Amino acid sequence: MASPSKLQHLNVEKIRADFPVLDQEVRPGVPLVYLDSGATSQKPASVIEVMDRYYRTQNANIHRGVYKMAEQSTEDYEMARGKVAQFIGAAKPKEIVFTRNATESVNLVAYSWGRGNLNKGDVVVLTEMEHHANIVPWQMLAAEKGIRLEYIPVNDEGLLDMDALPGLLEMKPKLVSYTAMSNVMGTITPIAEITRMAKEVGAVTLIDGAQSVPHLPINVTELGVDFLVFSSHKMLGPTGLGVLYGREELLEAMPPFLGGGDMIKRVQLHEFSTNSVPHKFEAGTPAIAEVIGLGAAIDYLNAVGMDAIAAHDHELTEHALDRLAEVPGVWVFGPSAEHKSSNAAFTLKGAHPHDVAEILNREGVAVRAGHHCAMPVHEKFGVPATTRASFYLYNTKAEVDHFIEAIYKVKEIFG
Ligand code: C6P
Repeated sequence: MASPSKLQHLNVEKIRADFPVLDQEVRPGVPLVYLDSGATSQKPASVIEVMDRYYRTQNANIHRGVYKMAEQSTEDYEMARGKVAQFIGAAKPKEIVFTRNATESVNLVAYSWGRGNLNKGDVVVLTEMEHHANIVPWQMLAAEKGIRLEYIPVNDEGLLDMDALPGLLEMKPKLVSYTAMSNVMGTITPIAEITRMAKEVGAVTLIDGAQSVPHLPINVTELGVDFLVFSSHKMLGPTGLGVLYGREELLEAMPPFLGGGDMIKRVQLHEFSTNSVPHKFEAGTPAIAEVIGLGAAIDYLNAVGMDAIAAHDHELTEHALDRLAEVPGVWVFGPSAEHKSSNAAFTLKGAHPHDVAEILNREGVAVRAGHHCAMPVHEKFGVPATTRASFYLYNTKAEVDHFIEAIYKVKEIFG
């Protein structure tokens, strides 16, 4: 069990005071215990306020107007792009493309890079623990172009079977696309090793960082990864905004994804020329307030410190796993604590995962139940659904303990 002293990496009580939504009761006397940050994180007041201030004092479209508010909005939007670049260690702000979410970022790569570079028979390597967002776009491309999808297997422990990777790489895949952290099991995958091995055979690499970027520091330049996708809403930022990091050289060579305003340099009746990177991929009016909100979220994460957040989230996960192991009939999905963080999916003998979540809800505990948009990995373990608790910087050890007490109540009900 994690020692209480180690859990003092963060001043969680101070952090909690920054998140207005956490200070509520789901019914009189029953405080909210929010354990669903894997689905979406809560937002600190600084993010809410910056977006409120934007709409109250400055709302104007960007890259268009020459008046003061428009210039300020453009400056703030581009400044936030710089913050994102710095946060993930990108070499230049222009390597950051704003999309609607991580899902759209993968689709952008599949549609633009994939359509241009993949042909019949080409191999794309994924993993069996991917979220549907990193499976379905490639299946759609496979149907269109005849590419072959191969998967790094997940072993019985819930880890990637790295012994299978050399064999898959012998097929000379054009792309290796993999999650850095399972949204179900919390498994942390060896991204440095996979990226290095994939690059040795000349494959382009894409990391799905939707779950990892909020919890673990990353440096894309040091890793040498080609693409990284993630969502603002899981890292304290607003919904409706995703990020695609792409190495400049690749983005430059890729055709646009969507056509329209802002992504062009010149339009004539029968042809157009494209704007420079990253604007080439940001057609139409973007999510301006949301981008500025994400900038504030990154300021918040940086002020707390990503190393401290990573340590806190890991220790809370470890504590949850220790406590879950005490509960008879609970089966926790995936590897032991040393290989995972932030997400703990489980089943309880004799109770359907949705019923577990519903009874936990009565105790104030918000968790997610279902297949978590990762059906293949559930199928692999022969379960259609799990209940998932996920942890973030504002969660406490006491909340984890309350969650465990609530599971005992579920057990009482289901005998
Ligand atoms: N997982 C969960 O509860 P979007 O929805 O586009 O912001 O993120 C998609 C996505 C991609 N990859 C991984 C690893 C993810 O976990 C998610 C989103 C949420 O697990 C919603 S299904």
